Amino acid sequence: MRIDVVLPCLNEAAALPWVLGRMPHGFRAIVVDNGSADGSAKIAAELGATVVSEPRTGFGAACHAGLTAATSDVVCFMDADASLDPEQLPRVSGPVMAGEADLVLGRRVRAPGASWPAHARLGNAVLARRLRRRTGSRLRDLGPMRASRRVALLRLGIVDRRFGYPLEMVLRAATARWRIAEVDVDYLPRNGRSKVTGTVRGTLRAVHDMRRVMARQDGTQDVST
Ligand SMILES: Nc1nc2c(ncn2[C@@H]2O[C@H](COP(=O)(O)OP(=O)(O)O)[C@@H](O)[C@H]2O)c(=O)[nH]1
Ligand SMILES: [Mg+2]
Repeated sequence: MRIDVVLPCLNEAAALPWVLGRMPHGFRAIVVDNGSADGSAKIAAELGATVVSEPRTGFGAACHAGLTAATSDVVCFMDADASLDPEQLPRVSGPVMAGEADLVLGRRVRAPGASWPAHARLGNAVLARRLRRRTGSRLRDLGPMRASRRVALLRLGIVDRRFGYPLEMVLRAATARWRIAEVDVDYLPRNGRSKVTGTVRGTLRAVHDMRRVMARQDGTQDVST
């Protein structure tokens, strides 16, 4: 049985050969390009990946386009920057395949040399604590390597198309009473420059988008209670 892996990709030409070369047997890479200027789409296609070109900019737009293009029962998500090892994908897909969890997140454990800026780590920890309080889950990281069932994910109806997408996924999953689990994955030194938490602009945008998602979900909960 095949598992599709959605890889949002913006200028990751340097990382793609390693990432795509380490896809385990049975996992199909779907690289979602957003107009990369470094030939990422071409390289991904040459390396045998399925390439989706999403004209709408935004991290969430890319994730959503990949999810829409996927056809497998279980789908995974991960960064295309070589900060996560595709060989560890079975760790997140396993509990979903086994019917033990509905959404599995890889908790990033920093490997030597990996850059994880203090502000990003702190923001992530604060966010994870809020998430634990809100959802009753035991999540310690809002990690980007994930697995879930495709149709169920589509039915969650995630609306954010920017950096709020990963957070909204967890919030909606919790509201739908999904079993959310966490497994450890290695967090490696990324290849190339960060677009999100490694830059001031990216971080501010991520914080802005996530606050919006939190507020919207708060509103949703107020209506339902
Ligand atoms: N298609 C697409 N991919 C994006 C966009 N922003 C970031 N990415 C990709 O999403 C992943 C996460 O971004 P990254 O720069 O690694 O963020 P960080 O992990 O916070 O440093 C990487 O694979 C990026 O190439 C975007 O707007 N569109
Ligand atoms: Mg990254």
